Amino acid sequence: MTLATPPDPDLLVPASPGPFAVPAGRVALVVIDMQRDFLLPGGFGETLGNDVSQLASVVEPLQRVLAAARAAGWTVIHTREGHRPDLSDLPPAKLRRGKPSMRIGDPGPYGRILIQGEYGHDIIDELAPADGELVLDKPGKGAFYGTDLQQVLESANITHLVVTGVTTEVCVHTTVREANDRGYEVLVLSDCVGSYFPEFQRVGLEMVKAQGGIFGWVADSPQVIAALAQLSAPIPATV
Ligand code: TIU
Repeated sequence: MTLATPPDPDLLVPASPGPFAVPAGRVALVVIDMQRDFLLPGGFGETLGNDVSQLASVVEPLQRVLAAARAAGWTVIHTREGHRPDLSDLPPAKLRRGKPSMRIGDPGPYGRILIQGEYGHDIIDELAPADGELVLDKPGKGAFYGTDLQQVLESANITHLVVTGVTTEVCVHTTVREANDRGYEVLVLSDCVGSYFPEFQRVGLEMVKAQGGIFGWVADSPQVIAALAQLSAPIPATV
């Protein structure tokens, strides 16, 4: 059996537990569930009893990473958690779970909660997808379950994912674990993922990179942006 040689890295991002090598053309930026229902007061996140202000700090760094990724020509994929208006893709167990003040499908201040086509289900204005970027609707927490994400990545020859979005220990973690089991190399950006719970944010990031990177790597957005800037910087003239 011969093992395929990994492609030459296009850029090396300083990360933990070691540098994350990003091969040219093989990487996608994945932005998980930056939806009004999770980030704005009155949405699904708040109905679950969460302090949604905890997620606000993610928006600005993510805007900068999105701009850098677009400038570098990376594939960008946005996801949205949600369900069909007739709830036919909503497992009763998910509908019943917890004691929210409103359930999925109930009318809320931004339309029916987590229902496709409603205002609250869509991505916040600050991170609106650009023309041509894939917006992937998913019924579960992970971006692979019940979607064609793997097919999309395979046909684009993508092997490396830079994962951002909310929430760190729920949809980000589930997606990272799904990706890891499918053989993808995953980098999580610590300041571009957010949790309603500071301790889950800290431990969630620790869990990704523990044991030599059991699920993947962790870096922050300035590290990725600096690596990309270096790549596009003119080569200094020699005298
Ligand atoms: N409740 C919570 O923390 N998260 C979710 O339900 N979905 C995502 O993380 N996107």
